[in-house]
Amino acid sequence: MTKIKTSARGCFITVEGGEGAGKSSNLAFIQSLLEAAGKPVLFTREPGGTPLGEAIRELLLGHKHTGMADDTELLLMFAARAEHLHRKILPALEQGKWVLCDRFTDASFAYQGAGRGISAERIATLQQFVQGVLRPDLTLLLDLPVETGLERAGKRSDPDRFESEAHLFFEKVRTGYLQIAAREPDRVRVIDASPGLQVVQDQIAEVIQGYLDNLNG
Ligand code: Z5A
Repeated sequence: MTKIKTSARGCFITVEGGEGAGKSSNLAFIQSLLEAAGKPVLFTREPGGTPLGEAIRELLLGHKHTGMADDTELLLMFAARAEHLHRKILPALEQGKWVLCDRFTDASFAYQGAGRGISAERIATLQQFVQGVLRPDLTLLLDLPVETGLERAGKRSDPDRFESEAHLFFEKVRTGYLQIAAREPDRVRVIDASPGLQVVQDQIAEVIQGYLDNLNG
């Protein structure tokens, strides 16, 4: 089991959201807010973040294995996560770095759980196995109506295996994310991602500032 939380460890911040929610558009902004506050930031992503994890990402997102079993998809997510934790996230946190991660285990509960229908209990078993007690300290959930997200994402070419899913799948994913946020309001802060970028970033800045103030206070 994974060992964690020493007092000197850095904070673990994750960013989540459905299709076209604007994670990529806002991650550099979040990093700049943290760095402006003097925090050494390591940016990374899931699935991926390590050479092996990126290879697993290709298997998961590419179209070569369309139709893979839901359990296979879940186990590959957690295999990539185990590698990511041991090779990158945990060492960085232990060195006092702040880890900013584009998606983490909430995505498994939202996509493989709510989206594909795998029970939360089974996912929680893997979460415990792979992560032990480690959970993100703060999660920003960029939320917007599925229609809006798909319209934004649709402007890009070549949808990946997840982006090729039907509308109903993304409705379930959105509901799954919002249920997590409702259960854990202190950790998961919902950002309304539907307005223009400036308004979205104003909300993000307020949450990050509040988090930093709380740590210092
Ligand atoms: N997945 C999973 O199933 N289980 C797991 O455990 C994990 C992941 C960890 C890869 O994720 C897939 O893996 C993902 C879930 C699954 N599948 N999906 N879908 P990813 O994060 O790499 O892929 P993504 O969700 O497609 O993220 P993305 O491609 O980076 O999109 P985004 O970051 O959310 O959006 P964006 O690229 O920043 O913005 C989309 C467009 O909207 C773009 O043209 C922007 O300029 C525009 N945009 C952004 N914000 C705005 C605002 N505010 N107004 C107007 N236009 C905007």
